Amino acid sequence: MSAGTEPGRQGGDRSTGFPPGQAVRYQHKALHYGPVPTFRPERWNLRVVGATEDLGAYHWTHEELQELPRTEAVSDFHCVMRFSVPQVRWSGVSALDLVALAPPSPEATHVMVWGEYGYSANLRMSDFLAPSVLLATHCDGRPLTPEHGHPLRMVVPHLYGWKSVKWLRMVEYMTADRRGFWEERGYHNRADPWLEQRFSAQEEPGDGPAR
Ligand SMILES: Nc1nc2c(c(=O)[nH]1)N[C@H]1C(S)=C(S)[C@@H](COP(=O)(O)O)O[C@H]1N2
Ligand SMILES: [Mo]
Repeated sequence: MSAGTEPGRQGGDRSTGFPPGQAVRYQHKALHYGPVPTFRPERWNLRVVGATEDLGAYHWTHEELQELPRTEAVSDFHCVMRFSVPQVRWSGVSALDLVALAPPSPEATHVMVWGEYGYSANLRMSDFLAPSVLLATHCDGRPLTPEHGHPLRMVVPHLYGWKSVKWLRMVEYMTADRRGFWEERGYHNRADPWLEQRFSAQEEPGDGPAR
């Protein structure tokens, strides 16, 4: 299967192409490590912690999350397992809007994004603040299904899918880089699919903290 021979899902633009070593998959099948958590609205919150400007922590209940500004963005989704899902329409809160509500300290250079059960992924602040990065509540016009991260997930379309943390609960601003769940287990610290940054053995100085 190649990007050039299949009809675009939802009229996706095939002329843009896909990163090297990726096959197109039109069915967006869920993929993750471990069980799907049970959503308990009364206990759920989203937190921003770490190197904030005023050193305080922020939190939003599920109800309060619904009041935040909303953004929609269409992007291709690239999994390191060599498939890409074209033209996924996500909506939710943009990372830029979140950071405006919870300003980081000028020293914050990276973020750790935390899901339920301690899953995590690290990002450069500049990658977190890319305009297409969302804290998504909806996919293709419908609320996220449990398997795809309900009630909230990251979408970081310009990096491999493991950075798009499902069942998002916490964003930690960091003043130095630190490896997340897969980055500690042999995956690349930065994860740019256009550079095929799949494995930590490919890292060059500046790509990540010493291992
Ligand atoms: N909490 C959590 N988020 C996760 C994962 C996981 O194991 N746990 N897997 C990641 C990987 S490897 C991919 S490719 C995407 C898959 O998203 P999808 O199931 O919506 O396709 O979720 C990412 N987010
Ligand atoms: Mo993945």
